[in-house]
Amino acid sequence: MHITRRTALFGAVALATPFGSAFAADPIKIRISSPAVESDWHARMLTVFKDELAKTAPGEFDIEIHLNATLFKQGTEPAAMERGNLDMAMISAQDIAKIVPAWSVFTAGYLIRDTDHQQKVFRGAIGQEFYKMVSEKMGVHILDVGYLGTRQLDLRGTKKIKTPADLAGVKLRMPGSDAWLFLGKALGASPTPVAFGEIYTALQTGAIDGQDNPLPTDKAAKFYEVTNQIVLTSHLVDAIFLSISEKTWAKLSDAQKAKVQAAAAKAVEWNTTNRLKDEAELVAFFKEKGLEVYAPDVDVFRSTVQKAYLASDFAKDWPAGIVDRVNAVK
Ligand code: KDO
Repeated sequence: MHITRRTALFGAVALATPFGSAFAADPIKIRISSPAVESDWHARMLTVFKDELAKTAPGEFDIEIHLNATLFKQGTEPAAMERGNLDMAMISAQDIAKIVPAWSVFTAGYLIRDTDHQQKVFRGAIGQEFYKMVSEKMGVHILDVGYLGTRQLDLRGTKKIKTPADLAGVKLRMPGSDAWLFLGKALGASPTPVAFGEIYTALQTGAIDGQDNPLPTDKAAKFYEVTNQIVLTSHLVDAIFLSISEKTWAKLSDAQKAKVQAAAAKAVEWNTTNRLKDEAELVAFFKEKGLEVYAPDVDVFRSTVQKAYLASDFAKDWPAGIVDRVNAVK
């Protein structure tokens, strides 16, 4: 064939198109930040998310997982996602409530009954309404709800705790936000703000008398090494919301969005299954480590905490009828 300038150019375009679109596109970088420790289930579920995307969308994403709050401090992730400085995080209702006060309803102790209730509330109509607020007011798209576990008290000392009155004067570490601190107060304790990464040392030195977290986290972060008892108050069926910055979300094609959404569902499912199994087995583990593990008068804790929330300033920001609607989800 006689090669003219025109055929040469045509050849170049014909070659450039398939290679340019299908092979040369840079993978989309997704940086995820969390304060979680490496062996905890919600930290590990991020690898499940990454591995799933490597299978369903090979070469399309470059997922970077940053644990132990090395990239962003605990609680600063939502603002970083809003600005587009961070792509993904697992955020709490307490983080969200700082910006969207209606969300404080989900920081209330003894509202969500169990994992099944949590999933039905957030994957149903209530979740849709509340996720929309987060998208509109925070520039964050919630992919799915994850079960962080049921929070229990983990204390130094041997004083038996039966009711909230027994917690008077106990310096209970809580994460540093109003909603968290209120939970500590509602339980009857003196709440003290400490970042997750500093709990171990604060317990060790006696700067705090205790902390609350789900049992799998107490194990993963080794809090049992520096505490003497676990009181099974089950005061908060806690959630983390696997989320992506709206700025990052907007960069994805519809097909990529579907793959990210499916990978998120797979990851949270994996987390929930493992965490529930662990929670059922861990009492024996802590007893073996020499801790006292016992149930207090949970009915008294429940009624005291529920009353405190209903009478709180937080409740003024709750949409009318929301508590009844949440309770009605079966
Ligand atoms: C904590 O600081 O106690 C907490 O459990 C709060 C959660 O919202 C979440 O931030 C969690 O820490 C971290 O992921 C560390 O496990």
